[in-house]
Amino acid sequence: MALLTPEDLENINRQLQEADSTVRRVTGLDIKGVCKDFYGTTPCCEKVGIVPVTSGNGIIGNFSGSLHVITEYFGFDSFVTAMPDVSGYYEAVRNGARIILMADDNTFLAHNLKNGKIANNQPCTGRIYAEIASRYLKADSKDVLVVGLGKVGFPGAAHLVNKGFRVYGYDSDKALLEKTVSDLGITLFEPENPRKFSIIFEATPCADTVPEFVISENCVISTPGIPCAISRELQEKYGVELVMEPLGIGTASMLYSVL
Ligand code: NAI
Ligand code: PYL
Ligand code: MG
Repeated sequence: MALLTPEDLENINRQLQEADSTVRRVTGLDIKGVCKDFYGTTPCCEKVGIVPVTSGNGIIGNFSGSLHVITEYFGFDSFVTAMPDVSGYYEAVRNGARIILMADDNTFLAHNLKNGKIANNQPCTGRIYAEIASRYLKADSKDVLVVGLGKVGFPGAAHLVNKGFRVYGYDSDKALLEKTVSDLGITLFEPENPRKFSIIFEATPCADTVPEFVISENCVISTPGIPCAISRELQEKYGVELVMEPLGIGTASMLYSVL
């Protein structure tokens, strides 16, 4: 998994507010509204315990603090434990946490201790970014380009297929691309046969993965992938609606999914 850096998470509250404005323009709903509609749940001030985890590459500066800001932004009552790891988990439960949020280098989970539901960040992120893209009010067709079909991109692509979209898939890993095309019954996007899309969902850890020849005027690019899939220059040239935020939208999706 590509790990976040403290710099990615700077000013998370401002990043969330900007993402919320874009999601509102794109879908007519804010992030809460999309999550509520998608999962059919609403937070009711559930207490969330955020447990820092030191294993692997260790604590990421701003990670737990950002989760605190994000959970409060979405209407949860949250706290970060003083202790990390097992002691932090114990502390969270003893202090009344109903939902635990914790991440090591491979898994970021939300676990609702009351109803037993558990969520993983990667599929939850893929589905919510795909869901936002699928709701684009100015889309000119049901064609969607998905770039990156890994642990975030695959569940997003599968979600779009289930919603009846015509999905064109692309991944730089040819074997994975061919398997995914066959497993999901989607169309393999061939850069040799260029075409433009008004809806693009991107989930790769690389920059500049969406080439200019697929971008239509005022398209939406919904992308959890870090760094950004397009340059600011291309974004401005085509008036792209860019839904991109490093942690909050995916975390909201996890939390609403375990209510
Ligand atoms: P992954 O490694 O499972 O999948 C990435 C896929 O992108 C791979 O299949 C790879 O072959 C493909 N890829 C790489 N370069 C490419 C290129 N130039 N063109 C087309 N395909 C390319 O990674 P995962 O877990 O799916 O994460 C994807 C990105 O999403 C990472 O940057 C990760 O940090 C980010 N992420 C962001 C979240 C958020 O809330 N914003 C949450 C979770 C992940
Ligand atoms: C959840 C993010 C989205 C993208 N990459 C994922 C990542 O950075 N995972 C690692 C999270 C580690 C957190 C660290 C801490 O501060 O508690 N163990
Ligand atoms: Mg996110």
